[in-house]
Amino acid sequence: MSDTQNGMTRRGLFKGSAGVAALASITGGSLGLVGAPRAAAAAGSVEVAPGELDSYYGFWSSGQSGEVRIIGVPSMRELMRIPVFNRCSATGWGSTRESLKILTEGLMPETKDFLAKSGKLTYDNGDLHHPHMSFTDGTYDGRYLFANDKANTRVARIRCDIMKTDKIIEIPNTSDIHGLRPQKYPRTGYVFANGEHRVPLPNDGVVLDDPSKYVSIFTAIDGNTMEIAWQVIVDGNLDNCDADYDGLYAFSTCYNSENGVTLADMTANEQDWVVVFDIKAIEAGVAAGDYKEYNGVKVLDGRKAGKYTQYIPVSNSPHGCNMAPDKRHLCINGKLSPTVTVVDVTKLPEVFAGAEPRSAVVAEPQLGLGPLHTAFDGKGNAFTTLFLDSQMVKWSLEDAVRAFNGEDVDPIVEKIDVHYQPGHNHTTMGETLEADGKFLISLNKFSKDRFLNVGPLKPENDQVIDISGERMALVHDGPTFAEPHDCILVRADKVNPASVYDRGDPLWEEARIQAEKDGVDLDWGADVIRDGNKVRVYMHSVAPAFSLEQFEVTQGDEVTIYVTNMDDVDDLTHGFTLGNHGVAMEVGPQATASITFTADRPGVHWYYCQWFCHALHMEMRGRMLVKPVA
Ligand code: RUQ
Ligand code: CUA
Repeated sequence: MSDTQNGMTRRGLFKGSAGVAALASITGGSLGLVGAPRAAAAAGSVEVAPGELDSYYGFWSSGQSGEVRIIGVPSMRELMRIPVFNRCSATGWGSTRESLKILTEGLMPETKDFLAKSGKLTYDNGDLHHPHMSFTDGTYDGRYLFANDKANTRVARIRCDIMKTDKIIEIPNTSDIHGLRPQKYPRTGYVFANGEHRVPLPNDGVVLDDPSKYVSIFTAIDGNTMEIAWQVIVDGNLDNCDADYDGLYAFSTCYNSENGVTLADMTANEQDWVVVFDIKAIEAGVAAGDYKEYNGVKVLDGRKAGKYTQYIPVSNSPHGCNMAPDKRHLCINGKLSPTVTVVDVTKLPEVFAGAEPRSAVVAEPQLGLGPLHTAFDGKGNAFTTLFLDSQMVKWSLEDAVRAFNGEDVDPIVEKIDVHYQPGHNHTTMGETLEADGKFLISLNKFSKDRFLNVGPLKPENDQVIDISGERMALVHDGPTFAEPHDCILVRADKVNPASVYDRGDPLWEEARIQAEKDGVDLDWGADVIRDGNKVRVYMHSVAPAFSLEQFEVTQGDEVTIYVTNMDDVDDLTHGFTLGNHGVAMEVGPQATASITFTADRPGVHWYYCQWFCHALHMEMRGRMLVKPVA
């Protein structure tokens, strides 16, 4: 269905008194199946009064913005941004020593060499698609978030106790990490990551324009050490992935079974597949030495169906891969086909024992045009985004299985319009055994006319749908900046971040070691240590003052500033900004942050606290005096 009909927009239709009747005619369905007119009646359910807290943490990806955002659900208030693959002007992410360590230590040596040729220490951009929390026993455990960088083939980990990124690794042998999911049982454990684009192995220039020699690689990362456990070569392009609730299998959708490089090649076949990975068999293969090592990683060959992998044919170009919390049904979203293919994971042992792969398919309902992702309410219902139809469809898993067995039932419960072109969707706790069926988010790729016009680049539109009742009710529009691909909705009691750092936190381990060597008290220091042309300046902050009101260096000195915030109070963050040096950083309560630069501008330069902290915040400042070389 198009968003405009006869030159009229949907907004125009709603404004007119005949709006409801006209809408029924353009949706072509019965009016009872159109959700929008009910929205007003249910609108109270997302209202969170001033001072009241949301009931869910939403962790939002931001695509090419490269960060993770924390959104309160259902109010959709943006609560925080966590810099990950991007740079952040407020926190100094990408310029402090602590963040640069995280942004550089996981890069491969050849990547560092390559970046150094452009004068860079690390990448400036990232494309963060899929944030997921660590699991214990099939539900979120509040320890970590993991996220992929499709642009530069990396995976990051965020510590949920402080909501900061603490590890970023580059994944060798593969290209453009896309799908990412943690192991759900017994514990994360593995973080599974799909290499989307096929490249030669090794990709060293020996093989160039010979796509028959390209491969796609599935990676298992140990989420506790952030080291790569193993990789498996597969056939086709890996897209999205998920894991079961028994710790036995992981799954990836594959498009391009043709192994093509042009659009026409890639969509030529009628069918593609979902790859099933047998985790225990792969671990046994690693133990038995059935691998080749590339870039220090153990790589198994799973290109032919066998003990490591099975290939279940599904229609051409599947996309989302979503395991239902009934522990049984895996939903493969058709994208180019109007269907979702439902695999019963309890039948997979038979497939690995030689049964026909399609024998594990137990349903394949026709839902509408462009099914991309499916979410669950824990009550037997599935919710699938229809990209082309701009709709959300609610359907019954059980009825879909019955219909597949020839019974005369329609699995579709209801469809509502969303605005517009939804990609991912997510339900509250929906990818865990504690799925509670309260809210559903539709991450719409286009907002078009839903908000005030802000120019040619429009925000995306994240809509909230109340799914607690019999019928879906669209209750909120939430504009967001580029580009929320995915989100997870975590019950608030699962996450318990600290309000003040622990002075023993490993984040500033290097500063602690350096201070010890320099004989300086990192906590209460007010010292300038000269070490040739290296100068280390230690100061602490207690509102509204830095412990050093001035320090002097010589032009050309390499200066490192260590600031420790000794305020021990909730919400008392200081900052350190040095004028005309591109130097700025956040210093949280009881944290240390540091930054290095060359003092090459003779003269007086003020530094100031850029985080509003006190009535005398403006006075919280000092001077760096740079003596010219004669
Ligand atoms: S993918 S719109 Cu990057 Cu998650 Cu499906
Ligand atoms: Cu310290 Cu503002």
